[in-house]
Amino acid sequence: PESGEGKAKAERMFSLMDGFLKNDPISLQKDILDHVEYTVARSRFSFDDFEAYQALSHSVRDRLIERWHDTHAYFKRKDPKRLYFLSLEFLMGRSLSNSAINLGIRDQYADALNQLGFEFEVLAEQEGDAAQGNGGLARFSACHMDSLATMDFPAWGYGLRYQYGLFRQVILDGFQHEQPDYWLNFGNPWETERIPVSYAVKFYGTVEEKDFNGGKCKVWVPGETVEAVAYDNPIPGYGTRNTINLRLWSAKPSDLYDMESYDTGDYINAVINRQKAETISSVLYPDDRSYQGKELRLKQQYFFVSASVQDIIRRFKDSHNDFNQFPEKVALQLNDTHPSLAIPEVMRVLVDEELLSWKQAWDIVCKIFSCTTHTVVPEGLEKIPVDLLGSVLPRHLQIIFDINLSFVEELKKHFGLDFNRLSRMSIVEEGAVKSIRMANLSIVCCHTVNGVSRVHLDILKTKVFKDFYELWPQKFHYKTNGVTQRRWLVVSNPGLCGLISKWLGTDAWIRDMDLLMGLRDHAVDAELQQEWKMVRRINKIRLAEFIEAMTGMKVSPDAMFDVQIKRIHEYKRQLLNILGIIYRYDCIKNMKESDRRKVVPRVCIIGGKAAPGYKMAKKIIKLCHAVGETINNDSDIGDLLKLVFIPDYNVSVAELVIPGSDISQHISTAGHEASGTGSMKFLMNGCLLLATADGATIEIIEEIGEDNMFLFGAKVHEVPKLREKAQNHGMPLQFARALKMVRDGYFDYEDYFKSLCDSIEGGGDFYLLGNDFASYLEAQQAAADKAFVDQERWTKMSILSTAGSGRFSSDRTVGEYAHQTWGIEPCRCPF
Ligand code: B1H
Repeated sequence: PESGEGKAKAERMFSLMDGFLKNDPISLQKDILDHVEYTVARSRFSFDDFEAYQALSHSVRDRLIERWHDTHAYFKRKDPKRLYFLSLEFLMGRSLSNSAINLGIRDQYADALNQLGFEFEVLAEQEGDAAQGNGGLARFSACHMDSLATMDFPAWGYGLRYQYGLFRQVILDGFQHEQPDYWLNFGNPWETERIPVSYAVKFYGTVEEKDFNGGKCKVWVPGETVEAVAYDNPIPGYGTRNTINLRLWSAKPSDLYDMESYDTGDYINAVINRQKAETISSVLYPDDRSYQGKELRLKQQYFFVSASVQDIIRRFKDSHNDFNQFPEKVALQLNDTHPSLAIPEVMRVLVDEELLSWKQAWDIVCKIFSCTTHTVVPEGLEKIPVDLLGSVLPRHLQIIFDINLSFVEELKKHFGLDFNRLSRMSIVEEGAVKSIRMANLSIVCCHTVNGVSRVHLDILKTKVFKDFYELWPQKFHYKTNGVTQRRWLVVSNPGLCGLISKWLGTDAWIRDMDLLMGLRDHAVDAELQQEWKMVRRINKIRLAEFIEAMTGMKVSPDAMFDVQIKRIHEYKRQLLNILGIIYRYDCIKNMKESDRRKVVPRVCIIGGKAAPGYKMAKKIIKLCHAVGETINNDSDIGDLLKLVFIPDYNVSVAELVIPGSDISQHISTAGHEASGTGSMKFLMNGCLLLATADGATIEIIEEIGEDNMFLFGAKVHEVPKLREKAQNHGMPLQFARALKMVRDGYFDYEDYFKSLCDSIEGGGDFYLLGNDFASYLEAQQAAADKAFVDQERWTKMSILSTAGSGRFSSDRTVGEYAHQTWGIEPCRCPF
């Protein structure tokens, strides 16, 4: 406040505050102990590691809150254009180390804890993962939040607060079982419940037409109302005071309606029914890349979108009264089509509630929305049956039909009466099940549609959205994905970070990854090579210990660690990897003793979850275990080859595995991985890539050069022809031999693996495993094995990988979005 009573009160508060929280060792220790006593309610004379973790987190959280308040007060004062990032999934992982590092006080905490007899790292291990998402798409959201905060952008994230995150994978006898992830069991110190920030979200019911001001207006009379309550998660930037917000919505029964009951049973049932409202935010759908026309999923999408839109409009109206200014103050980013109901929702609020004309509202909508698409195949596009949408959101269906009506008129003007084209492009798909095509809705209403890599944009232009590209070429762009170096290097690989900063003479690369290029000058320096190898070896030993703890298997850090960790998918070709391992096993088995001595020992590490209903993916997991069982127990093989499956792959497992890997596999059939972001994390950590030219890998090749990685396989443009050929030609010999071992029951479970073999043999090799097998083996043996023997060359390649990884920072991606798509500027909180 500038003057008056408000100012006097603020001054008094400020003098009572005694400044911001202090970060000297004594203040930190006192703070932690206070939280043990008052927040965790344990005696400060007796508490265990988990309680210490809780107290520590609360102490860090206090500091986050201070900055969070300052940032938002500053945003409010400056009133810049804000970005709202809407995503149904955020895969945040753990928060403690990341927050402490971004706040710049990790080492102070570590010292303070030491004096209390605790180790920061040990306490950090107590935290569970926040797994509110499936894979790449959800990690994309998380990395973007970190970059948005670090780069001082005035941004908010919005999503859903699932009570059950992504299932935990348990392996029993080699088979995947799913366990619900009730992650809030032990409390979540990183979130703050905001009871006053809650909105009513409506479902079902009917739309009535009422007279209004001499005209007509639509009134939606809902059949069900659910309350959305905000949970705020502060996201601190690195090297800045800015701390932005990730607001996740949780569903609660609404208080809006009285109940009338006639007996106790009635009353009890009514209360239980109300309680069902909470199911909306109860569970994350575990299928990545396949949509299901399910009512609960639709309700989840609308629920979080409606609450977010209400929140955004309320914030706008707090300081503005003219909706014409809305596009100057608001940009809405849709992460894939999952939040695309935001489009008809904004239309509905503007027209039905704010009483703007349709044209006025439409002009606004066309200026504020942009989206990212992560899809590569038309079958992956989301569709909602019209009957379902009409029942759950009757008013939105009308709005979508109205949008489509004008769109089809525009199409006719542009292309004439080309009915095939009209039916392909229409937002409404006719057919056995009449449906709404969410991608078409998004493209029609968004000013910009972004792909996630350069080749992905090509695929969008020439295949998936070809018709739309012909109509609106200017709408289509790409921003190659990136990942945040704060989590994927600074948090997960402190050893390498120290080394990088030492050799660059600065740690400024943590905010400016292009500086890593400076390492190129030292790639053959013997001293750096020595230190680099040392750090990498320590990380390998740590990984070996983890493997032993998880699986009971001992592996030697002298072997090459060869890693493939990602969701299990046929197109990602874990099967190609396993068949390659079978082939290698067979070769070693048939070798003379003298030749065995020349074999480069390998530990093959595979990890990843299969969607619960994805049968083929589950068979691949079982095959991996069956093959591992045979190889690992074969005394002829010994340490020359091991196959390990790491169960329950998640963000914190990735943080441990990636820094300890020598080589990592990104071997999707060309044209199937929209981007791929795992490869970027490995690259930053100096791990060599064994990859196909797909997704972002194509751009990685340009940055680090073909010589510094192991490339193989068909190119994107060759795939269609090769597919035809695969149908008419037999399999290459080596491949047929490896596959036959599976088919003939060499690894047992003959019947169970039959369909896996059938999916490849007999002309059905859709993902071209047979075609790429020979060049895959060549890359593994002639290239990778050979390079590994020459450790000097290997280390140089490793240093050059890290040195060339700068472009794949999400800071670069977010900068491009801000500048080219959102039109937002940094707004840096002073202090
Ligand atoms: C990606 C998804 C996805 N693409 C539907 N599509 C989902 C689709 O729950 N669902 O319904 C969930 C996820 N995820 C991935 O996005 C791509 O496969 C990767 O290539 C890409 O790197 C990543 C981030 O852009």
